[in-house]
Amino acid sequence: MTRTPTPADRFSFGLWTVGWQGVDVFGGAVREPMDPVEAVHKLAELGAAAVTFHDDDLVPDDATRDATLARFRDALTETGMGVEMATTNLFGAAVFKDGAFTANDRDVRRYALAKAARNIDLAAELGATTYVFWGGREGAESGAAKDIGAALERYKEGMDTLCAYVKEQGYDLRFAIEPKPNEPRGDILLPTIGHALALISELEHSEMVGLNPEVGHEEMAGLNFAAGIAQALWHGKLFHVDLNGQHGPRYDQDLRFGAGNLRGAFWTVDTLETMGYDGYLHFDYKPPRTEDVEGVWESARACMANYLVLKEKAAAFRADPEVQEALATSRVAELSQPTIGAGETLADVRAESFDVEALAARGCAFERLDQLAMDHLLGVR
Ligand SMILES: [Mn+2]
Repeated sequence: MTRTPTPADRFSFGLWTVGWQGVDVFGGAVREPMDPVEAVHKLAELGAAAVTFHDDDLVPDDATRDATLARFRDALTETGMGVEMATTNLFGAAVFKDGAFTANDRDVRRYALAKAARNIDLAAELGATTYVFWGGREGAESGAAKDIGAALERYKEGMDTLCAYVKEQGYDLRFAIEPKPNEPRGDILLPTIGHALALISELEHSEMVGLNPEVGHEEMAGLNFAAGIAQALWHGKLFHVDLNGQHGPRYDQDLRFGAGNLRGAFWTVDTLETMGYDGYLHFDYKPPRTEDVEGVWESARACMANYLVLKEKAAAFRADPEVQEALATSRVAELSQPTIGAGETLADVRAESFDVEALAARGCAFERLDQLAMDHLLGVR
């Protein structure tokens, strides 16, 4: 079983993940700031292929911007690491307390667009092909505070404006919206994959906008992540993915991938590997505050190792002859057959006589199928 990643596995990490200092709602930093150059070198050594960043992770201030970028570019060249995705921090600063593209204050919205466009230039320059929008502050805590219809208009305006800018500049960049139900706002706009897909279909350049769903965000809403990304893939909209771990509907835990809902992680890997996802496997997690820097690297290593182990287990499950027989018994492939055959009409279906009692009596045998998956996951097959 191979647990050692190589760049061919296309694993990537946000600079803000391993660089998280542990500041949370109840406590301050527990770790020193991490130099992005150190993060690039260490992640390369661990076998990752790429890093991703928010403008404020990499270039927090203009005075040091050029020097930081020069060192960062050197680190990329020395290690062969790429930048595959970038995003704008439109949530941390006080100015974004009521959102960015959907802040009631029009001046804030204009500033947000300018900030995003500036970092889109940098993302394109560094070779990123995906640009993520996580609207963490786009939302409200109370009903009258936000006109939802107007907010969605402004969300659309923001995305349309930036899509047009990317096209104008000729950048090879696609946008990916990251849904989240709540936290830091009481309620966030575009709370789930489905809500975001619906907004995307209303955009001017919808072909260049897809999704960056995060495991924990969907599970915070009690949803099935594997089923969610399967639908995104069916729509051709899974442009990127944020892998991490979560224990059900509670605060956003951002555990390492594989922690929390392990069975969910198994089906997530199975879905990514069998439904043709070919993007980067991006980890967006937070090494717990209990860890020193060695623990940070241990958790990063574990994210990748857990993916590789689950990939091997999911492949073994699919290749198992008993599983194939169980899939046939459960008529799983039959679902790919159109309900109405070629040349048939609804009238033909209506003319058919059905033995409803016999149909109702047929078992689905899903329990056996699921237990086979569990046996593979538990390592007893
Ligand atoms: Mn999260």
